[in-house]
This record gives sequence, C-alpha cells and structure tokens, in this order.
Amino acid sequence: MQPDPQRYTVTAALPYANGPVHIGHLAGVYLPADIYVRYLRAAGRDVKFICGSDEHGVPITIRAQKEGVTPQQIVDKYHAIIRNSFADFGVSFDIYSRTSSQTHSEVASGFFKKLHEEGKFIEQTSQQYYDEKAEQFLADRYIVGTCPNCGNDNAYGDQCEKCGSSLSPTELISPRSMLSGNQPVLRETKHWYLPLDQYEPWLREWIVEGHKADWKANVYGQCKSWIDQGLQPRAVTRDLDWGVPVPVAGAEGKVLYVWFDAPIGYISATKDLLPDTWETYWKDSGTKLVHFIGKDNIVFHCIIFPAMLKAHGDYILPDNVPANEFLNLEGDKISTSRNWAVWLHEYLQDFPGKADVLRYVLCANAPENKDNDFTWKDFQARNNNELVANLGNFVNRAVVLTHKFFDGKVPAINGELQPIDQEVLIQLAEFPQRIGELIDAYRFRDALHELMNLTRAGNKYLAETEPWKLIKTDEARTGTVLHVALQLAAGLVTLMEPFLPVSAAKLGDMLHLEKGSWQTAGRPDALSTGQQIGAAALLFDKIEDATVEAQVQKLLDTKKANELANATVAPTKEDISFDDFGRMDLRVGTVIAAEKVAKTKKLLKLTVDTGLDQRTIVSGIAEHFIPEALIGQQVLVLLNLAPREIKGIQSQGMLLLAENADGSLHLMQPGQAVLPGSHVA
Ligand code: B3M
Ligand code: ZN
Repeated sequence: MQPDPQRYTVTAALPYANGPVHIGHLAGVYLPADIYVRYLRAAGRDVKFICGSDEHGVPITIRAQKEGVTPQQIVDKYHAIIRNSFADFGVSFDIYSRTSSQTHSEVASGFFKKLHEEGKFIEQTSQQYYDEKAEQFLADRYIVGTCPNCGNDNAYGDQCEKCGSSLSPTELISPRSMLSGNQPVLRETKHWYLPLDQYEPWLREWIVEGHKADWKANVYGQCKSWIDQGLQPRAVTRDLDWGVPVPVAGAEGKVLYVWFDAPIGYISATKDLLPDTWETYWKDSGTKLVHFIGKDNIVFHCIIFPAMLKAHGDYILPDNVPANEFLNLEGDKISTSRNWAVWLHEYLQDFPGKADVLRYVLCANAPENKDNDFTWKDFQARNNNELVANLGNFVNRAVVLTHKFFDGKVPAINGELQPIDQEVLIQLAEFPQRIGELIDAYRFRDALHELMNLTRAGNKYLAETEPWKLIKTDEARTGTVLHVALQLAAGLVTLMEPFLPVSAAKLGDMLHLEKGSWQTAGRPDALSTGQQIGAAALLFDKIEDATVEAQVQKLLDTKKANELANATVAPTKEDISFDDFGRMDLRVGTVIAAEKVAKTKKLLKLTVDTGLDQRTIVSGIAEHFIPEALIGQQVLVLLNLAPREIKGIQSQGMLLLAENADGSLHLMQPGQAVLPGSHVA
C-alpha cells in the first residue's frame, strides 16, 4: 500500500453495453467506487474517476443478433441508458467514455503494436472451432457445450457460469455453435498470445508476496490459486469482425480480444478527459491506481492486465483491486437472461427522488466479503427505521426546534458546556477520521454504520436533553443544546455526502452551508451563532407497504413468466384399454348454482344440470373462481364417479379442468353451447 498518496486514478469496471445496469452491478462496483472517490475529493486528494462502456466483444454481437439489429445500434442504445442511469444515481465519474471511441482505438492499437514490435507476444497457429454454416470462427460465447468440471450443459467457450471455472472452447464436451446450433469443425487459425507463464515469477512476487496483507482475502485467494495452478499463454486476438482491428500485417478479419482492449479503455478514457496531462495519472509512481470490479473480473484485473502493463513497461500497476462478491435478489441469483434483477433505470422511474435510499440500502448490505441478499422488505425497513427514524429524525428535530424557539437563528452557547455536550462534540470530532479510515480500507459498510452511529448519538443527545421540554424552564440552556445539535448536523453535510449526496446537498441547503473538507468536518464551529438557517425539509419519507408490495409483485410476475417459459409437459400415463375409457360417463352440464363451502378455503359447492338431474358436485376450485361467475357456464363432468362425502356434502361427480403450468385452473367447455347431458366421447 502506498503511504498517503495525493493523486489517485480510480476506475470502475466498464459495463458491457449490451443491457442496462442492475443493483448487483451497483452494490458490487459503482457505489463503493463512488463513495471512495467522493470521500477522496472531500479529503482534498487529486482524483480522477474513470469509467465508460465496454462496447466490443461477443456479448455485444450476440445481443445484436438476438435483437435483430447491428452491434452499433446495440452499443448506442445501451451506452445512453447506462450513462444516464449512472448520472441519475449520482455516480460522479469524471468521464464516462466508450471503447468505440477514436481515442480508444488509437490507444489500444498503439499498445498492441508496441508489444508486438518488442516481441512480447508469441504467434501461434492452432485448431479452433469453426461454424461452417455461419462461416465464422466460434470465439468465447459463440460456442456452448458441457462443462468438463461440473457437467453444466450450457457452459460458454470462455467460462462456465455454473461452477465459475474459466474454460477454453476445446475443453467443452459436445460443443455446439450458438449461431446455428450445429456441431462445429476444427480449422487452423493464427493468433497472438501473451505468454503469461513468463510473468508468473513476477506475479508471484508482486501479488502472492507483495499484497498478502492489503488485498481483500477473496481477491488475494483467487489470484493465488490461479498462479499456483500455473499460468498459460493467453490469446489476445480473435477471429471476429467487431472490435479493434489487429494492427499488424497478416491479421485481416481479426480483432483484439475484448479483454485485451477493455482495460486499456481506462487509459484511453483518461486521455479523452485530459488530453495533455493524462500520463500523470497512469505513469507517475506517485499516483495510486485502484480498480473497482466484481469478483468475476478478478483474474483480468489482477493478472492479465497487470501483465500487459508490465510488458508495456511505461505504466504504474494497481495498488489495490477491491472486488466485491455478488448480490442476490430475494434469495435468487441476479440474472439478466431470466430478468431477475432490479434495473437501475426502472428503480429511478419507480422511486423518483430516492436514489439515496437505494445507495444507502446497497451500501449497508454490500456483498463486501460474502454474497448478500437484497429484499424489498429490508429496503423498506432500512428506509423507515434507519434513514427516516434515525438520520432524518435527528436533523429534522434540530432544525424544526431552532425555528420554533429561536426564529431559525443558530442560538448561542450560554455558560459552560456540560459533560453531555462535550461528549457528543468529542464524538463529532472523532468521526471524520474514523469513517475516513474505514473508507480508506474499502470497508464501506462499516463506514456507513459509523455515520449512522453519529446520528444515533445525536438522537440520544436530544432524547436526554429534551430541548422541547427544557424551553419551558431554561431558554439559555435550550439554546446551548440546539447549538450543539446544529453543529453535529452541520458536520453531516460533509460526512454523509459520499454515501448520500443528494440528501447531503439538501441538508446543506437547509443549514445554508456548503460541504466542507473532510479534515474539518468534525469541528464544532461550522455554523456561527446568530446565523440564519433555512426552513426544515424532510430528507427522507416513509415507504409504505403497498409500494414495496408492488415491487415484489413485479418479481413474482417475472418468476411466473419464467416458469411458463421453461415449463415441461408431464410424460403420458400408462396405457388404458378402450373399455376402460368407455366406462367413464363424461357429459356436458350447466352450472345453475355455486357457493363457497363454509369454513373451507378451497371448496365450492356446485349444482349442475346434467340433463338427467340436478346434482351437487363439490370441487376444490374456490381459489380460482368467483362462484357467481360460474353460474350459467357449461362444464365437462364425470358423472359416474362414485359419490363421496366431502365436508358433510354428498358430491356426485367431478368437474374436468385444465391446469396451466403456472398452476392456474381453467374450465373445460364445449366450443359452443350444447344440450346438457350431451355425451363426451
Ligand atoms: N465489461 C465485464 C463485465 O461487465 C467487462 C468489464 C470490463 S472492465 C475492463 O463483467
Ligand atoms: Zn462448470
């Protein structure tokens, strides 16, 4: 770890522009990165926060094929959605660039060329899978097959998402083409490889020995296990027509591998931002480089990209790569293909003005050291019990009471401070450093927890001093109490800003204060005696049951749609004879009365006109039909089912129904009205 650097380059993984961003991305990468950067800025550091869309690679072309449009249309569409939703969520990138930019193409080509000219690659011809029908080599996700490690039938050519192992296409059992479904053939093709094996001793020294203490255990562990397994040369080019063309002779039809060009995207984005001074942020050893990523990107950022940077020779290496684990949603893995996600752009639409609430919940529950679960109940509880009842309540009481008793002017401290005042002011003085150290150590959950401890201390202070009662007996002392409480609220303007930027600005407006520097945020003199403060405004408001229930319903609908889409039809039952069938007396009847059977949930008592008689049939369908709606309907009934007594009622026959894959029941009816008693055969 570098001792107190003054300059930082902070990157957040470049999202593939093949779909919108969801809460898993935010909790894993963008929110912690943004908290870190906002804190560094408040602490006076020179920091550049770099991101952009990853617009190359197979994920993009596959999505384009799926939507029946060009890859360019896909990246244009999703780049805009992602960029806007990040902005609305308050992610404060200094630049949000894209890897289809001219600068990127130049920087990535230049990088490759330098390594190529200096003989840092090996050129190798090998047999690779080719789809004869689609006339295309099948790189990465264009090929699927059975995972040799876990047996998953749908492992990709580069990775098995079920067991997480990284694969090469030739390892797949029974490979098939994503394009045509056909079995591919092997064909010769030439590619350039980065000989990772040559970097193994250096990587071992740099990571295994050098970063054991300061990298997160999950990150360090993954790197060590990769290195211990032995590193292989890794192809950095692909036979594809979407990407940065390989800039050397004899490489027609080939592009840079997306994982070669994408991390260079951090560099080209910095160059887009600072055409003249970008190099300071990438080549000066006084700059601390930090990559925020999800755990599935660890190997690329800790092993492959550093090896590329090392091979190039001009660049600094990451000081830390604080990757998070995954966030689940309501107990299930977040999945784009199953639409099992809370999409950021939808959240921002459904919860206008509540970006901070999601920031709070995702940070409080961040999957920092293990996978975690997001639930709408927890979202509601944290908003109502923590943001509203703790933080919001403290600020509101301090501001409202100041208006009520002192015309909205910061009252003076009268006489000596009492121990209870001193105690809360000492806490205020200590918290900036305490919270800052946790952020410096990438412990954002704990940092947020401390912030809430500070507001809890504020509430406790008000509860113990009771200024709303005190005013009746001791106005001077009440002034002191509110003075102290307001200084604490003033400190929050700066201290909560990294986590809750919109609310911090709102609080600043209320107190007529700009956010200050982190170092002075704990001082008890941010507000001067006599200073006018603004009107109280609620920072947070209660989220009602119906609001989160609607979100849960949306997920239940998704689940149902997925179940229907994946439903398998039950196999046929054993054969029966024609006689067996002939013994069943199936007829059309008309329902003439229907009512719920008292004290049961599921049973309906129907009276059916069978043409022969009017008989009672008890059927377990009360949860599916409103009794009144059944009256007059024609139904199919099995008449000669032996009578049974159900809840004291004689049931004489059975109603036939179709059960859909989602469990819903539907009446079986003749296509048009027929005479009751008509045979079904
Ligand atoms: N686009 C992968 C991902 O979204 C990738 C990150 C690139 S960072 C250089 O998981
Ligand atoms: Zn597997």
